[in-house]
Amino acid sequence: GDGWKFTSRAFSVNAALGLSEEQQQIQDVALRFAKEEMAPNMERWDREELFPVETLQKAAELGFGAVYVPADVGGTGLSRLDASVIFEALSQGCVSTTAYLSIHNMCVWMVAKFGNDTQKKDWISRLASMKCLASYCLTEPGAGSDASNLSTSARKDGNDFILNGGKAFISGGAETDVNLVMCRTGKPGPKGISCVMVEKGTKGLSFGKKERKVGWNSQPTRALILEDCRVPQANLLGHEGEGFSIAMQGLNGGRINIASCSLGAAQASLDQSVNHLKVRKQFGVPLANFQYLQFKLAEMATSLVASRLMVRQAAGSLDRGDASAPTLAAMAKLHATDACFRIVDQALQLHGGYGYLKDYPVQQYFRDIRVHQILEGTNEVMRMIISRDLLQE
Ligand code: FAD
Ligand code: 2MC
Repeated sequence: GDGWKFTSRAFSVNAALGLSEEQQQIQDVALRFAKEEMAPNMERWDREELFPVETLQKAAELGFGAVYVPADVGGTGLSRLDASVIFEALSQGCVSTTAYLSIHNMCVWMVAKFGNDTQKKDWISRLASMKCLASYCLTEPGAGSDASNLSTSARKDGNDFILNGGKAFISGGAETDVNLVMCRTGKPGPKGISCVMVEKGTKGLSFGKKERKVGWNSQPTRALILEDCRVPQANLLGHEGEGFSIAMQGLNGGRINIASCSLGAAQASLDQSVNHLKVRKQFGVPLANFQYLQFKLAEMATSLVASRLMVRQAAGSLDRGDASAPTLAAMAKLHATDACFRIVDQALQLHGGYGYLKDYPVQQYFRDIRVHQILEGTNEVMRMIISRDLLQE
């Protein structure tokens, strides 16, 4: 139906605004993929809770499996800004699937950035093609926002680590091939944490039940359990004690990517609202004739453009390696995931009762992006990061 009209006619809110020719081409490829391969399945993947691995592998053929991993290491060699453009475009076709893709991309980048030659040779090409999938394992039942307080332990034994503990809420859990597990190899606090790669099938690695969720239903979420799980010390990513820093550096990009997924949902919802207001008649005229609703659209569009500017500025600062990048990423994540959720909520309202029906995609965008205000650092944690930067001595 006309619900899947992707690009608004108004260039002011068009996501191509300000992009180079080359970036617009990449964006077109992503939009086409979203429209042809994802959007027609988005409702079914949600309803049937299907993890569309084949579609992810198709996306990887376009270079979306390792977007910002340098080309000489086996990635696509694009920038963080390019990645934001891609994830925004893809999420119009399915937020949940794109959000998993973004987590996978974060993990591949971590392996490419901090892995040794053997690890890169072993993993990058398989991950870039998405023949192998990755999970990021930081959160624990007792350590969510207070991540550096984690207690999963890795004790040395000969040439191995023996891991014990548990992770909560692992995206892709049990259905991915490698888990990047943040664990304690030393003293309490952030400096005692290391990052260890735990492969699927390792003895002592198991998973909890598939969590039942409000959204993000096209990807599984499970607890990860480690019971005397023996892993070669060769699976240590980076150096001992570097794990928290590696995890946080991954998340600087992750937060921009998650915010980008919210932008896509807001853009699609706005476009669908414009269409709906033009078509739907009440009181003898199209809804679009009512100034109250016109002004709602104007506010939604303005909020979307403001959010996109912040996300792209943060992506650019990460590309340049600015010291302000982590704070700008936190600001972008805080602002964009809150603002886009409001936009999608307003879009649902503009659809009236139809907005509440699963026949229309707005409610799925609404359910899918709600969690972006919670994960990859809650928006309260984002405020903590921003205020610490402001108040630092
Ligand atoms: P808590 O830390 O218990 O927070 C509860 C509330 O208190 C929040 O509102 C929080 O902001 C607030 N709060 C906490 N401390 C403070 C404070 N000092 N000041 C003010 N407010 C505070 N994690 C992974 O590692 N890998 C994944 O792949 C992953 N995927 C996820 C997928 C889903 C669908 C979900 C829901 C979560 C996922 N997570 C994942 C976990 C996610 O990162 C955590 O849920 C999140 O970081 C919050 O931790 P928590 O749930 O323990 O909440
Ligand atoms: N970028 C780079 N380095 C960072 C960083 C960042 N964003 N955040 C912290 N660090 C460094 C920091 O500089 C410090 O290093 P040094 O001592 O060398 O200066 C070290 O890490 C410890 O930092 P803090 O002293 O700030 O540590 P603290 O324990 O106070 O925690 C906080 C900081 C609350 C910001 C951090 O615990 C946090 O981000 N919590 C949220 C956890 C989170 O985001 N979880 C998401 C899980 S993944 C997910 O949800 C998915 C869906 C995949």
